[in-house]
Amino acid sequence: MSMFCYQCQETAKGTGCTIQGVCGKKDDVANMQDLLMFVLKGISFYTKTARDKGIEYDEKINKFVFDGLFATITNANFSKQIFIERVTSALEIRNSLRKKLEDAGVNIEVLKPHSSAIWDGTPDTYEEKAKLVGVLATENEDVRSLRELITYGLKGLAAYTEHAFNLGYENKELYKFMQDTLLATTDNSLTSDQLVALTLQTGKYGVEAMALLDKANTSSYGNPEITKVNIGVKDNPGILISGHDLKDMEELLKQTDGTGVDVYTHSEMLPANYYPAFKKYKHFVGNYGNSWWKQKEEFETFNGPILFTTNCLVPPKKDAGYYNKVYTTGAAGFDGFPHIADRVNGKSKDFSQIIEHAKKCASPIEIEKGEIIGGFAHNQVIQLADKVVDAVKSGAIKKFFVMAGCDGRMKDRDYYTEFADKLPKDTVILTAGCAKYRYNKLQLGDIGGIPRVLDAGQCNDSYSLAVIALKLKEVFQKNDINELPIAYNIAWYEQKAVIVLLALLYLGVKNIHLGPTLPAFLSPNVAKVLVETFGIAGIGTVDEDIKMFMN
Ligand code: FSO
Ligand code: SF4
Repeated sequence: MSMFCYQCQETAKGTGCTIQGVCGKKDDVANMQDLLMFVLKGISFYTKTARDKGIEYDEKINKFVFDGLFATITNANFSKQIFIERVTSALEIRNSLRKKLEDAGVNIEVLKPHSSAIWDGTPDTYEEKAKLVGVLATENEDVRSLRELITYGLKGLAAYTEHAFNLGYENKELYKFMQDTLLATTDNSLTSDQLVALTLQTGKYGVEAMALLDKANTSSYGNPEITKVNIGVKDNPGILISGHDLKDMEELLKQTDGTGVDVYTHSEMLPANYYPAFKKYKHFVGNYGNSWWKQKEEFETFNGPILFTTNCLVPPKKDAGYYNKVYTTGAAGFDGFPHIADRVNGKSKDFSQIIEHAKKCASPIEIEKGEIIGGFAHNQVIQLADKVVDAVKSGAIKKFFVMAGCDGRMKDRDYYTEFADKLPKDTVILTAGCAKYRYNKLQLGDIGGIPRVLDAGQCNDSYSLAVIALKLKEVFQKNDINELPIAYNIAWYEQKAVIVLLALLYLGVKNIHLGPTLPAFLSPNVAKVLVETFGIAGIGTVDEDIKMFMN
């Protein structure tokens, strides 16, 4: 075994990647990510101590911690170099924080610091150390399972926190929680019950992070509105932007305006089309292609350069036609690919290199024609509330199905297309995240003008689905969210889906079905707790599941 990672749904053999990641992550990168996670725990020891003692520390450290967590998420960053540099910076930050505390008279030894707060090394020792501090360093499989469940929730939380931060929105409680909880994953005195409680707490902060990001997005760009998104192409050369970062989207649209270069979204950037502030740009053509895992074919025919603002990046083969056209920014990274630097002193990122590159490229080849509809985030749906409530009261809508989450490569995910297709015509699908690509191009029709697939937006906009559910609870005067005619059949892939799941559990949602497979990081005992306490279940066959849900 040269690495161990089981944080995503596609993990090898459903148990763990041990030689190289199914996602394309090499063992050295996986190990360097483990080491970074370890040193982030060390930093968290000192930030917690500083807070406990009322000693102020540089705010940049908070950002460094959530950026680091985000970078280790599945499919975001494959650059060994970037992780080596981050570990080195992490050690410097941690050591200077320790010195600051010692200078203030704090006796560190008395506080019995975890080894992540003490270990020191140089880049030539990183690999050796990394192998000792990964997931398997926790021997008890139930403790390991709960620690990792919490950790993956924190990674998702960090991603949403970062997007909000980029738009100037912060909640310092989130930073404190992330750091205190990272540190708690090193605490051998915590019981399983305490770790379960911490898991739900993580969900609570997940709700807060998604609410913050919702506020950041809607305050900056307006409320998403019902939009028909063009999926065809125009004649100009284009840039394809993927990932989730709307600040990058804004700056790219501004900088491409008037240059003769068009902008298209791919995968999780599709919901950018729903925001009033972006719709005004004439050169913002629409969405090209499908979800992240189709990138190998779709980037070939796009012809122009591609900008990754976050995951999900699939490492391209050297002979891929688009190999020299991929750019990363923010948490995304890939060795050898140009990385567009972060904003400095409030100035915009500089996208001129990718824009000049696009000018030399052919225009995209059309792979589809037509439109898809979306923009059903909470504000828009609440405007339609009367119509929706009437449809429920009259029996025109029998049930809602929350089918948010992720898409992925596994053949088993055909289940979701078939499930959407076979659902009775008096049901409505509420979706968010890249899971939608499994059914958003089916002609599922509408119910009295309400489309049968209501797309709220990105995976973080699952928050909108929770707001909608809470609104329905109020309108129908129910005491419990689970009394509503809403079923949850969620597809997961990576750690943002983990924080969405924990957020739903925290909100009291029961009987969530999760597929296409249950997480490998749930030990049998932890899975049992989730089944018994929350009614979590996997998926079966489409026909049986529809029958079960409709009853
Ligand atoms: Fe998908 Fe990837 Fe948005 Fe994830 S593109 S899989 S849960 O990164 O974050 O839905
Ligand atoms: Fe394997 Fe998923 Fe980890 Fe990649 S992120 S190494 S596919 S478990």
